[in-house]
Amino acid sequence: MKAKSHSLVGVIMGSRSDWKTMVHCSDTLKKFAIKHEVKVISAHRTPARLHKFLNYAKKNKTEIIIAGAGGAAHLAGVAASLTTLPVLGVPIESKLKGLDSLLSTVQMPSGIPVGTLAIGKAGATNAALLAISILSVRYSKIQNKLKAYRNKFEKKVPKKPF
Ligand code: RP5
Repeated sequence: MKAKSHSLVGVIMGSRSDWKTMVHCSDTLKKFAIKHEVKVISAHRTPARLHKFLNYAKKNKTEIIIAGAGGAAHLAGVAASLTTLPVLGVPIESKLKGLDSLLSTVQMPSGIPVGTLAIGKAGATNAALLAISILSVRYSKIQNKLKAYRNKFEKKVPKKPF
């Protein structure tokens, strides 16, 4: 199937302060030419904005939501409760080194899943790569790009540690 011209991924984050982490998610999606929307949306500061965005995302045929939040990080969980789209959560590094964000994002009670990535930059990058991997099941062009990326990635690993 051909990759679509509308946004396939919605990238949301609880605060502008999360952008320095989530930019790595957006940059990775850009490297694969994946159209995506980027928005500041907070589960507790702007709940109406969250509802509106998820309704819009569904209508606009967005396929995956990536949510980054820090502290009492409920954004991914609340987003997942409001949509049947897959939601990937990025715990933002916080005053507690992101452990609070990680636990609030990953510890979803059974029934509403959030696919939680690592804390910080690695998680933001991997959320994009996981979204790309999910999309590659349907879009052969994306799958080819992912295979090429993995090939290159493997070649970058040195054979010796010194
Ligand atoms: C969360 O609170 C945000 O996701 C952010 O990581 C954290 C701090 O937000 P600011 O006080 O920097 O706006 O909702």
